[in-house]
Amino acid sequence: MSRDLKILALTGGVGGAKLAFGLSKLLPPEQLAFIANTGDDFEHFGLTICPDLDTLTYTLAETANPETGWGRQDETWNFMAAMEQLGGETWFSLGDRDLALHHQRSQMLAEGSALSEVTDTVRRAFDIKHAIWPMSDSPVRTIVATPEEELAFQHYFVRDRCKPAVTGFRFDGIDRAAPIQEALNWLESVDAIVICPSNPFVSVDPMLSIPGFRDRLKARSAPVIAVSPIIGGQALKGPAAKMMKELGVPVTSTAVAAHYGDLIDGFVLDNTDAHAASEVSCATVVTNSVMVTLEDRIKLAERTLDFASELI
Ligand code: FO1
Repeated sequence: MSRDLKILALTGGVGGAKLAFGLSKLLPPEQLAFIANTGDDFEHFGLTICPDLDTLTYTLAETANPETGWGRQDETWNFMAAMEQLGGETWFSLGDRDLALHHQRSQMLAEGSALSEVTDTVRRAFDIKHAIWPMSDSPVRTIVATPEEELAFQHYFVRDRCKPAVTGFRFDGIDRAAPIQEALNWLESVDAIVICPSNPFVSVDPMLSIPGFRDRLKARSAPVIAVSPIIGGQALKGPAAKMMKELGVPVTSTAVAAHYGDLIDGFVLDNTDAHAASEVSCATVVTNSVMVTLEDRIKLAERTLDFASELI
């Protein structure tokens, strides 16, 4: 029974958080926990900002901005308006209430708390029952290589609106990074691992690049199932399709499956890509993976869990 499974889900970005939300509606906290990408994290206005942890937190707490998918709903922007008046940096939008979270996190980090402790405190404050772990307590920063220069991830993503062509990525600090021990303990008893429909290059690869982590996932007999973020040759949100084109990779869900290679045992494709299922070298399931409504998120989560139980 798919509702009896114990799951570890890896997520980053808005698309990943949507499936995470669906999973959280189906499985209790004893059976579901999350690891989130921290390669997108950066320091801004002296604060440590962790966009993927925050997007996951706000989404699970049903307090995310429904238009953007990031930040909080019913936000006010007095801080940004005041910044503009002062001639400060305004390329990264921090809402007033969102700002409180970054401030609190930064203060706790400065006082010596680990990022995983801060994340746990925050998710409790939002009354989220499922565990959320950052991929590591030590800082990892995704650097985007372009023909002209290397860019810090948020400079590429938000400030430059993903306009520069990408030639590659590196994850600064990855050699010193280790997974959170609690997450590794959880991994030891899971029935399946779900890779949410997040950007494979900048949301999932940082997590898989933590020394030893990919091997730990593979070493488990539990199936690893990835959900394609590419649908009909496009990414519903974000630059994944543009990146694939620039990297010379076909913009197909098949190429996403190939990117994960022998790590995955199952791959979830959208109905639009049904024809491509036979090109994927692991088990596949074809379903609607476009998550417009909350019900879509739950349905995709349900289908993913059913698929997982078929693979066990
Ligand atoms: N994304 C934007 O496109 N523009 C922003 O101004 C912006 C602000 C922001 C503030 C807090 C936060 O947690 C996320 C924010 N994001 C913003 C989203 C975020 O930078 C990206 O979606 C992720 O890093 C990609 O996964």
